[in-house]
Amino acid sequence: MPDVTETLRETALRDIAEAADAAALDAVRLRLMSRKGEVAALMQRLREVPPGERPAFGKAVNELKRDLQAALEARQAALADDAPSGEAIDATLPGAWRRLGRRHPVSRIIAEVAAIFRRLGFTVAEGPDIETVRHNFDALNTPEDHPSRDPQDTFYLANGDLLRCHTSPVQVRYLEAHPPPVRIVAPGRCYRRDTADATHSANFHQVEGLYVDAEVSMADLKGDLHYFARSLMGPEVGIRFRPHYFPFTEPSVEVDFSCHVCGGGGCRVCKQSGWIEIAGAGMVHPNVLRAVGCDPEAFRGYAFGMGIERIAMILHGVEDIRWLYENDLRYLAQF
Ligand code: 2NL
Repeated sequence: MPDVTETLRETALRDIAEAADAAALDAVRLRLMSRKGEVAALMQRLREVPPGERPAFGKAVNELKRDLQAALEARQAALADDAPSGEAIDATLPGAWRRLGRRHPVSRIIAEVAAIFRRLGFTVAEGPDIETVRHNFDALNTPEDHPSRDPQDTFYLANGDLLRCHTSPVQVRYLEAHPPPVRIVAPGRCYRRDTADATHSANFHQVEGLYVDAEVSMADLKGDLHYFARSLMGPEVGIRFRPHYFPFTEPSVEVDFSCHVCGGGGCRVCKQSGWIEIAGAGMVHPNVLRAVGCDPEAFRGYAFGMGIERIAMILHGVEDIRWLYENDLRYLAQF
């Protein structure tokens, strides 16, 4: 009697596997599984089986029924996968276009400035945005009554700390931790209580540079900044120093680059002067060296600082600093 179930299993599984579409499979399902189907008919034959073998026979038919049900479901799923979904695919359509990201012009200029000074033996140093008054002002020889200390100009926290208004405190920290020779550039975000307009933002970026050693001179400063100017703007670019005042350097200068657009003849970019102000610089003030535990009789240094947004605006012809920060990709994607 068991071979009756096995015979049916064999033909049924073959018919299920050979059902070519959903309609054919439905016909096979009906034939096998319906109330008057072949499996039910087999169960009817339980009466013909000797009583002692009935439990085994019943079990065999139930197993067959379960296996056929599984085979029917598997075949149905396979046919559904193969069937066309009804959604036509047009292989001639252009592919989906993904907009490529790129670095922000401010980030790119920071990287470029760092790369140029790296070739002169400088390394990059970084420090915290929240600073102490000591690192941001006191150690930099800033007079008690200097306007930059005023809460009108600098953001103070409730505990007396502040948001750094330049990256000089990075260099103060570096000098405290490392004996000369020191050659570092310090790029980073700075904060000032400025009302935003075309050339001012309460958040902006600076790169400062510092070189301290036994023998460092104003000539080194001028040579290195000239190398920097040519690397950044082109081989024909020259520089000039104009006397200036910073509390942390003596002597102090402002640094102009000859106009990379007109070559110095005068144009709209340099406002007809032939020169563009790019940086401030000077020889590190002896009081600054003393404040970081460095003997001003044994060491001297030069330092400079420049605003990154300003350089981005000059190089790319950006007329309003806010355009750099509105994050309108239609604008930024051109750089
Ligand atoms: C500017 C001018 C300057 C410095 C920054 C500096 C740092 C130390 C010691 C002495 Cl630790 N000086 N930094 C010096 C001169 C000018 O920045 O116009 N920045 C946008």
